[in-house]
Amino acid sequence: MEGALIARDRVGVQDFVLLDSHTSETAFLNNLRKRYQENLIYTYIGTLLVSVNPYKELDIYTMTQMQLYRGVNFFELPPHLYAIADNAYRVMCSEYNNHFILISGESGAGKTEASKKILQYYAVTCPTTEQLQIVRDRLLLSNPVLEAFGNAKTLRNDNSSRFGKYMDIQFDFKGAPVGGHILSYLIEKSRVVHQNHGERNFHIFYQLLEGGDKDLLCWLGLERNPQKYSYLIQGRCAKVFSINDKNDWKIVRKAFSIIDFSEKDIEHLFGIVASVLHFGNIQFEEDSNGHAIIRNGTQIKWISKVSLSSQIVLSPLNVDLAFYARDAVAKAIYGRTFTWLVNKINGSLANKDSTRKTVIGLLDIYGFEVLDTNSFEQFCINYCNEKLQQLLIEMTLKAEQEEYELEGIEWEPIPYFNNKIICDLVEQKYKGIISILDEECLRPGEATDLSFLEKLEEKVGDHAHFVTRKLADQKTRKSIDWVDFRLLHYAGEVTYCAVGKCEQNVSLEVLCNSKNGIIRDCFLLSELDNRRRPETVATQFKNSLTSLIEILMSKEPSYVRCIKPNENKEPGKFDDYLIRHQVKYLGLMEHLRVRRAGFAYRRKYELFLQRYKSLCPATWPHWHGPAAEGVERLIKYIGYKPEEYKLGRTKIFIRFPKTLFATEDAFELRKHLLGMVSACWRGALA
Ligand code: AOV
Ligand code: MG
Repeated sequence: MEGALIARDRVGVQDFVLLDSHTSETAFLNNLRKRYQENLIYTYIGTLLVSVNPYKELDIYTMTQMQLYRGVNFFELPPHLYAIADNAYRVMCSEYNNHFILISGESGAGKTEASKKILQYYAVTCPTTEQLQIVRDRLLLSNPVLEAFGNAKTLRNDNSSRFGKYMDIQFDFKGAPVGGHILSYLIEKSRVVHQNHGERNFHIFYQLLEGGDKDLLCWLGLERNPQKYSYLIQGRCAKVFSINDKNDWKIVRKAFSIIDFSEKDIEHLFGIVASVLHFGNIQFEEDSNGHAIIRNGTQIKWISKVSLSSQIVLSPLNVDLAFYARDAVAKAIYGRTFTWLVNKINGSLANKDSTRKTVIGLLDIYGFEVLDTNSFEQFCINYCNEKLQQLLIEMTLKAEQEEYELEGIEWEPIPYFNNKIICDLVEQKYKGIISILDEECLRPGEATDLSFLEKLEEKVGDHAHFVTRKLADQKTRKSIDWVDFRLLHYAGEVTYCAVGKCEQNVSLEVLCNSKNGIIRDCFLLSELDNRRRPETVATQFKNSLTSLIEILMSKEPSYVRCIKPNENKEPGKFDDYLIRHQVKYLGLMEHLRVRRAGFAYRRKYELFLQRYKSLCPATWPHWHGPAAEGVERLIKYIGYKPEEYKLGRTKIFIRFPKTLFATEDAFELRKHLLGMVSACWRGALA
């Protein structure tokens, strides 16, 4: 007994709900720290998993570990991603419903790694057939391809996701993974033409130069040295210690063949990657009329060879605008190629048979980030995180407490910060920042950065979470530039630069007529005929997030909250200040309070009775009265103690998971015994 106490003291408790002391933030942090120092990076709050990035390889992701967690009740083993994954899977199989696993946390906290580990878990532990192996491999290999084109080294993370990703894994009625579908969200296109100091462009550029064979580079007109390309050198860190571009290139090449890309597709794809690099090296000079002319035709020659047609249209632009147009074309090509890539992968993951399938969705988006200069893209990324925080609040803190009230269960409300107010500030119709931005984009030529700021001040100036220079003294002491505005996000303050918010149109004709199949697919000629003003990027993003939230709300959730332990990507370093801040803004304490006071499990009386009625003679095989009464008889018979449950208006609420697990075990045992008896009978009769 003493030994157990000492051990527990050393490694902390595996579920915060079990913390002895009252739920103080310090006790919470102490527990997290103790466990982290013992390499125990996972801890539960009820069924939510908190994960702290170890920044080193741990031997907890082996095949043996996967097998260990397979089919085992949630709390019987140490907390793990596999337990979350397995639990969602088993509920899906037994209740035939859809699930999602939301993985959140700031940049570098470990979301992408977690989502890959969950996918691997399913790939290894779910039943499969020889025929389905290919689906499994494609699901797994879609990751390196999308990461090559969609991830990059940033100051926060050497493999930072620069796009949002939601992936449905589809299962048939036997629980075998039979297909998948990916939705991608706003890739950070500006990175193609500009990188901050210490950051890189998307991995694929470096992979191609480092790993591509000599003939390929020669055909594309590329040199191996990344220093030759102006789109690759702005961050001054083409080589990164933790990244093996050559090796990653091999994986990506292999993935292409498994995902069923044709040689033509691959040729076109690398033609585009190379063209982007050539674009970046185009230089302009002024002719006698003040118009831009291209200084040297080499790049254009290569671009025409590997992707675009030979007719390049140069509208009369001045030199600045010509550079702007060059970058805009490079960004547009890359952005649309990324969308093409996602569609292509979806084609290869699609399951064509029409039998009913259930899904588990994995959501892995770019985490909240604050850079030295925060542009439109950071605004979108942080807004997206704000929306997911809102979803979490809606589905846990708010819904949970409302449900107790609705069901007539006695409940002392637990206060929490609801970030809906910030979501509204960004997205509200007419009054929100996105609406104001849209309005300004409708006045090209007239609108300026300053007029945009003035509009903001006029419409949202009195909002508690909005600050500009004019308003700075009243709300915050930190200085702020006149072209900036600051939002007080749930996760911290971010100052956004208001410069250059509306992208100008670039000539698309060249692209529509391209001889490169991918570019032709991406820039349809019909776009030229239909020059109606398209939705702005911000509005498109807002709409895509709204539909993502709808997709998620219709499924059963599981949550993984990732925490970043320090700013230096250092193993073993637990930065108290940084972690306390995350525990705060992620709302983990509130979550814990609701969990401690609340109920781990609830089910409609009808469903509960349907599943467990065989455990009580009074309800088996049929119960003819109201379901609520049947459940009452049933739980009395199997011996639930009064403190273990409460009966609401339409549902039974069970306080501790172990109570339910005992019931589930009894149910399984009975099924097993019945199976044996019937086998004996069959044997005897044969
Ligand atoms: P993110 O997805 O949350 O950031 P990642 O999942 O890319 O963060 O993790 C960042 C780095 O931390 C990885 O490249 C690994 O080196 C390390 N890491 C994370 N989780 C683990 C783990 N379980 N075991 C070992 N190392 C780990 V961002 O995409 O930037 O928001 O946008
Ligand atoms: Mg990521």
